[in-house]
Amino acid sequence: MQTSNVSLERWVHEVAELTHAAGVKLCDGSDEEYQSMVGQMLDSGLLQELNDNYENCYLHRSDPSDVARVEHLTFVCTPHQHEAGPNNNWMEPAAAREKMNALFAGCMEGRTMYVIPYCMGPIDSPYARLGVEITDSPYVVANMKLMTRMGTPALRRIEQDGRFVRGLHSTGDLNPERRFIMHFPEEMMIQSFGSGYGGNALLGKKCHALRIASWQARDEGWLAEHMLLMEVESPQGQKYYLAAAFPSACGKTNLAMLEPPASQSGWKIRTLGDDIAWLHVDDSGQMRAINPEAGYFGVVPGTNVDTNRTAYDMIQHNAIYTNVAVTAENEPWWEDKNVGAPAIDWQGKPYQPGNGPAAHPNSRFTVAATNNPKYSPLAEDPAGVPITAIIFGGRRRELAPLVYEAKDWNHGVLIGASVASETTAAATGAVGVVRRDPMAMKPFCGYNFGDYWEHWLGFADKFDNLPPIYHVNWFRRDEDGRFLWPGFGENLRVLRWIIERCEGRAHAVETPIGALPLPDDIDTTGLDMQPGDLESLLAVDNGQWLEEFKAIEQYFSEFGDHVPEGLVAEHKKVVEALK
Ligand code: OXD
Ligand code: MN
Repeated sequence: MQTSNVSLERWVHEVAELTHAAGVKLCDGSDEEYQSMVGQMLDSGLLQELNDNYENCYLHRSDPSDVARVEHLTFVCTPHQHEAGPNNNWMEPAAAREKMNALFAGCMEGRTMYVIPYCMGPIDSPYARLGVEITDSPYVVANMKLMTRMGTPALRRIEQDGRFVRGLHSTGDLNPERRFIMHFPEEMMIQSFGSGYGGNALLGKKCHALRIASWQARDEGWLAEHMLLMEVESPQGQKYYLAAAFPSACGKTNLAMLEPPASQSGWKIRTLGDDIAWLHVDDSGQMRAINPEAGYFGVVPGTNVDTNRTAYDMIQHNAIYTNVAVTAENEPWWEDKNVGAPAIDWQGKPYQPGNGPAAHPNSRFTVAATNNPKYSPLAEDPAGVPITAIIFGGRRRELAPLVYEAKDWNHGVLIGASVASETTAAATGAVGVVRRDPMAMKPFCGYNFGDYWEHWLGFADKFDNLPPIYHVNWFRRDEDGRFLWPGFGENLRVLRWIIERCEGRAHAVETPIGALPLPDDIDTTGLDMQPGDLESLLAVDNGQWLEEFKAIEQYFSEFGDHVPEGLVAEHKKVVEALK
């Protein structure tokens, strides 16, 4: 191992001794290295080639018991349980270390240990943070190459800065009984054993850029959030930057790559990020954001030319597919692709409709952000982009209107803290159950939510010109289950109202839950909507909301005296107004 960082060198040595790795390879992040990882995985059967129409695309089938994030096996290990809070599974750090040491002991016998230095954020950004992942999985190395800035430049910056997050990962024997994803935020350390899948194994993403980073962000005065970042350019050439938090598999990637429909000609969208944003307030008081990632690990099913043309095209070359089906022509296939037919399902078995979906509902693509023709060059700007507005949202068939605006920052924090959404296949467990998912961070906040809300509220004491906050819901349905809003590209109509509000031009009516447009304030020309749909989408029923606020109060009470007084006061104000 060639590095001038002594503590990195020592740690690599210790891990090699503990795991009995057969060899150590320091990754340089080069294209040659990526190709050699791919070649090795093709030889061993970990990857499979796809039809030449999909140039440099490969299929990986994960173990059928290892297909999603495992929230019940994910822990935050702090000296006191209240620091992790009821939103996290907790384990005492010494006990967790002992458990993990036992699992890692000898686990890389006969395997190569890869050392991946990486940088989350543009390599020369003061907002970027560093990490090193040690793993025995070549699949992880290849995915990290596509999704992060990894290799020699990151190592050089680690050698300059000194501080980095240590992530240790082994796929182990993939036994779910021996699977744990442990976070030690005080030590800036992650240990993950027994899974080779996505957020469990690619430690730069959820483990570092959200769980550890949210902790670090509280200490350092910034925010690490589960948010997409997009640029919206008006026909007049004015540019706006939106940061939007939605739970997993609720359309962040689609929104970040939105294709303006013909009716919205002249508008342009560029993607900065589709999953994570780090928000800082600069010296002039402007909130700015960077995307710490450099690639996408997106949900495949549902991607087609109508829902996300950009992603559909972007994954036809230089992509890794995980757990999709294949056609008789060996092209990747997934539900709602709308082209071709499955021959082999995601488990590698001949496709039979009775066996469930052909592609796993949480099947994924991995591509570098540079595959995206809409990728904004500003995503590489070390200073990030100035945020125009923050948006929260969830997947709710009832209650939450199409869009509403917070009265001020603190009310916006209440709106974020109250987000609820139907669960999706992104995590193991039941799908379609409404659960509280504050700021879309339920699986990702590395400390007590009560303290996290306090941290959010604290911004209003420190800064004057914070961006306005909105809530949207694209997923409302009528009694027959029909979606009331067309969604996808048409969501630009709602973003336009938000932007016009930020500019002080659009109309709104005040209600107890926030300011809403009247039906006439949203442009619906040319949309195939039924009479009354928009009215339903923008209705606020005080009685139903009082019930909702009872549920929110009940939820907050789980956090005991960690719930900030400011949040309780905001809640009370809305309840009084609803009465
Ligand atoms: C993701 C997730 O993979 O949120 O982004 O699950
Ligand atoms: Mn996500």
